[in-house]
Amino acid sequence: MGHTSLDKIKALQKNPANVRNLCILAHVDHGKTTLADSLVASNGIISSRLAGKLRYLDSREDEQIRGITMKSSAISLHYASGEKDYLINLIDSPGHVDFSSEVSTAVRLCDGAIVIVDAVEGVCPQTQAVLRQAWLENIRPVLVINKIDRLIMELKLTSQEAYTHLQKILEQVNAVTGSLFTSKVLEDRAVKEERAEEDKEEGDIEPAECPGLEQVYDWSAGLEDSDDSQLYFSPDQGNVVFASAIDGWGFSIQQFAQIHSQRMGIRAEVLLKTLWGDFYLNAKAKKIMKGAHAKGKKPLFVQLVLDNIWSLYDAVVTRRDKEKIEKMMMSLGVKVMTRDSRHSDPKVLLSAICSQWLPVSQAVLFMVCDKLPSPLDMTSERIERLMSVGARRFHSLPLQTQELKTAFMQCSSDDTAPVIVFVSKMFMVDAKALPQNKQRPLTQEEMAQRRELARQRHTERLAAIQQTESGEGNGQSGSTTPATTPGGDNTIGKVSQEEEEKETFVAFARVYSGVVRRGQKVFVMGPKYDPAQGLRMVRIVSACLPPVPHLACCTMDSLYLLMGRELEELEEVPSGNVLGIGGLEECVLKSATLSTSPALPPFIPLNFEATPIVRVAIEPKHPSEMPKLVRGMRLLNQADPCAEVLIQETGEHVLVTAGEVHLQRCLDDLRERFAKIEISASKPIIPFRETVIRPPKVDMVNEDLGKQQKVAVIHQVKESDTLHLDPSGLVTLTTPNRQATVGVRAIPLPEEVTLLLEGSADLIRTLEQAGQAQREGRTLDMSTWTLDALMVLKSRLEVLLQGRKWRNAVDRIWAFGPRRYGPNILLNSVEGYQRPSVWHCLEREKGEKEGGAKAEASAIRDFDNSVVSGFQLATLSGPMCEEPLMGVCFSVERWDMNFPTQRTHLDSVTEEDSNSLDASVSESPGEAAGHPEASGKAGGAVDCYGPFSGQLIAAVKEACRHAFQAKPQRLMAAMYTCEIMATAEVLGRVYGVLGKREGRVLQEEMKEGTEMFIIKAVLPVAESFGFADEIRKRTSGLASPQLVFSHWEVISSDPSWVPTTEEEYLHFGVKADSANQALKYMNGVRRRKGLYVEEKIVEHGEKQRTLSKNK
Ligand SMILES: Nc1nc2c(ncn2[C@@H]2O[C@H](COP(=O)(O)OP(=O)(O)OP(=O)(O)O)[C@@H](O)[C@H]2O)c(=O)[nH]1
Ligand SMILES: [Mg+2]
Repeated sequence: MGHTSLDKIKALQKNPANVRNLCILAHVDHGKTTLADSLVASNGIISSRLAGKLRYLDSREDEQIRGITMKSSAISLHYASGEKDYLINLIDSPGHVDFSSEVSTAVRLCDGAIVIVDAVEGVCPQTQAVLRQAWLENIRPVLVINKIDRLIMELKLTSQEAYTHLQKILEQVNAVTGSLFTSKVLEDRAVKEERAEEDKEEGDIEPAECPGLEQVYDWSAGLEDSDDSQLYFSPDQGNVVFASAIDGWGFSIQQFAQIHSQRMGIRAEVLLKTLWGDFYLNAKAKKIMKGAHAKGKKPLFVQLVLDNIWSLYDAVVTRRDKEKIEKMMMSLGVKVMTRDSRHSDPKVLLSAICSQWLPVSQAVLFMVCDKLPSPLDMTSERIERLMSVGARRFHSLPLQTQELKTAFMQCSSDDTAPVIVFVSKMFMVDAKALPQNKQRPLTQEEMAQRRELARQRHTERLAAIQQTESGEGNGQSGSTTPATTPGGDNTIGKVSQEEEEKETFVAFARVYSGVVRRGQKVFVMGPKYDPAQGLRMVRIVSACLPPVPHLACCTMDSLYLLMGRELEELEEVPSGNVLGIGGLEECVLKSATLSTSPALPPFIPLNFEATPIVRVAIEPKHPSEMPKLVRGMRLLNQADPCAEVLIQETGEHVLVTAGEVHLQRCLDDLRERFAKIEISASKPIIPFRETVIRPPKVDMVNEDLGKQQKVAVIHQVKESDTLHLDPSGLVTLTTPNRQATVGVRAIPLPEEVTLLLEGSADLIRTLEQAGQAQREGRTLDMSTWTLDALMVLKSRLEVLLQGRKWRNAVDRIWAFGPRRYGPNILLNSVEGYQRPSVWHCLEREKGEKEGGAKAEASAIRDFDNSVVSGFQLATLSGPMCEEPLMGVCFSVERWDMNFPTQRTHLDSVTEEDSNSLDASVSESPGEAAGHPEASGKAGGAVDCYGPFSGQLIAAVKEACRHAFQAKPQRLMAAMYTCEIMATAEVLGRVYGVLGKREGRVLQEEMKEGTEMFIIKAVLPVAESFGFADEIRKRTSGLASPQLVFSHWEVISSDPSWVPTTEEEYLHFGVKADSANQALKYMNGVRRRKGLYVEEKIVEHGEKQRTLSKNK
């Protein structure tokens, strides 16, 4: 097929029924880009001889060098199937975990996905991840089992063994889908139930209006009822293709059913049903029978399909049997060029034959057009999900917003249809590569015009020269002309050069409704935009918007067709297509929702699988280039969906990335594209957490400790006149002005509680927001689902916090921290102090009770907040190395407010002020502390300690820190999990590397049907740098791990430990620095942060001498 013209594509875009938006998803190296090459080659964009070798969509240099894809890129292809012409917007995505955010950006824009599985490696961690992502976005997948040639050439399986192997892979993939489906059904059921309950409460909806209702009451049969036949991959459903992308062949069983039905005279439908499965051909009776396995017969799939391929490989690659090849080519009706058949590499001939016999692009494109939905088939479920951002339910959105659902469903390109566009990422393009700046061949007319222009200019110049030479008198005017012209030319030259060097952002987007035109103005909905608010204030798009929060307006300067490495300029793009938009960089950071209707809510945020964890501090080589670096980092932040850029309190510019490979790419990008300066990056900053544990019972040499440890710990805290320490660990601290005293105790939280809190961060944030809203007198509309989840969280906490120490603890929770949602708890154990619990808003929402506590709460709110703030500060950076705390409960056991009786300088001091107040009984303490100005005015002249609330914050913070130090403290390290696939020969080396880096092997198993071992291990992030490289080097590239952040783990050694007993001296030596990993980490962090490090710089002073050999 020839190169498809731009006009053809434009025409195809107008017919959404024949548009397919899809992405290719798989584990790293399973062959996505190679397959994409074959598809691209089918459109004549690259030569089919180069397909698989070029990796056309890996356009970056480092992608080509490393051989992995790092970004998702799109290309539009044309495919003609019978009468119908299809437009396929194909997006290739990366498989490496570090770039999984790019997968999210791709998946959002698609309706379907090609999931590729390597026939040898089978289902890998990323395969599961991408299947889950496809699932979460509600897009339909089809399967390609790739690299079947490896079964023949590498594993040397027979066709029968290969069949069993393929069956297993299919089972594995379906098992993943099955588990996703089950969880979905259960979730759906919960949602339906909830809705039914609400409807019942409202009582105004008749059952007839709600067709799902009957199902709700009969939901015990939910799983069986739900139709899942479409869901699973099965060759007879036509949603599986078997392929070898590198050799250019691929087939679905339809093709073979057709071929053989003609040859054997069996109906194609029958063959289709029986080609995959336990069927065999009874040659005598010319019948297809069941039970091949039991009778020891060859299954049809082996006999009719695999055997053909096996014998082709055998003839062409293994035996290179010229005669047999000729014969086979004859029977297949294939002709190859002589240069192919004479080529020294048999693979060339093989792919020449295969790409004619079973072209992979045909099989895949046919399946895609046949099985994947068009933009018109968008399900209402998916639309509702896209539109219900945060805790809001679709049904609670304004009516006008709900009506937009029809616009999605119709996917109409009428002028009246509202324009709806989603931008999933911004990517940078060289201005030179933009179509409007590209040089194109001139047409005849243009050439003639230019010639004419040049001639004119020439004559003018001649005339000017003549004039200057002839007329001395009017030399003034004559001399100015030549002087100005070159100057003018120069500036123009400079500007255009700058223009050329400039890079612009192009938005990677899709139109869901309406027609996007160049120069059109649209609203940009920020993630927090509320359509209800917007609808009240604006009607149409205009440049001067009234100030609606989170709503902006922008112009789409240019529209592009994405063609892999190239962009083509477009005037308009109809609904249902993927496109690039220029000119949005000012108003879109990473992703955005655009529309002409203010009723549209922002789409739900993309869900990213990877958490950015690797952070480095960056500085320019030459300090004067700082502004360039800052600009560069801003651009990087915009161009990468996952990278985070921030300035730390210390003033460092920090880049946070998902992993080592991602980091490397970001640094390269900064150097070469965004900042264009020399930069130096620090060693990765490894995050730690600080925690306290229960006093250990044994010491470092496993001897019973008894009481001595406690004493040792407590002596770390130095007492002073304002600070007192109780042997049980209670720290009492008085503010410098002696008006308040707090007593705090640190208690380690049970591990499960910490985990639960960490996992529920979002929920706790919602709770906090609701509490905040309530204090401000607003209400937050939370869905029943969120409320239920919060109730579950509460009851789970209650179950986990058992024992005398934790009696009523859940109700006494004062706050979570740091940042108000972290995994630490502030507990109210002050006797007699009643405050509304954090769960208070839950009870109100449920309408159960609204205690009289509210009035009191508002009166003491200001004090209350200071305590919480102090706690937040204390948990944000701990005393060991100023890292955040984790899993610590601070129980406030004493809180006295005590105002001086004599303040002689003030006659205005009222009676109440001079009373000694307990917070719980105080009537108006707010006046003293809540209004610093007021108290400042009154006592400002003398109160050298500043506003009181500040002192209270500092006191609580200090008390928490001291309380923390009064307990055995430990560091927590971030851990990666990694899965390594390795053969038996290199297994030992893999273990070696893991051991050296403090890794722990969790599991080791053999992959069925192969000689591969799968090792699951955890590894501290601190030890992970260079791990992948080292493994690859030590195993000569046979094993390559992928690291994913998994959890935090307490490092068992105590950083402040020094040997004290005889045995310990014997065991660890006097310095004991070899064993103490935690101390090493802690000092590393402290040194980086410029904190005091207790270390001897010179250990053994020796006289300096010359170390030459002869002396
Ligand atoms: N034997 C064999 N090798 C293949 C096949 N398809 C791809 N490969 C090889 O597998 C390697 C990875 O291929 P890619 O297409 O880059 O894989 P990818 O899935 O795009 O990888 P990422 O983008 O990094 O996730 C390359 O060396 C290919 O030559 C195949 O069908 N058979
Ligand atoms: Mg790739």
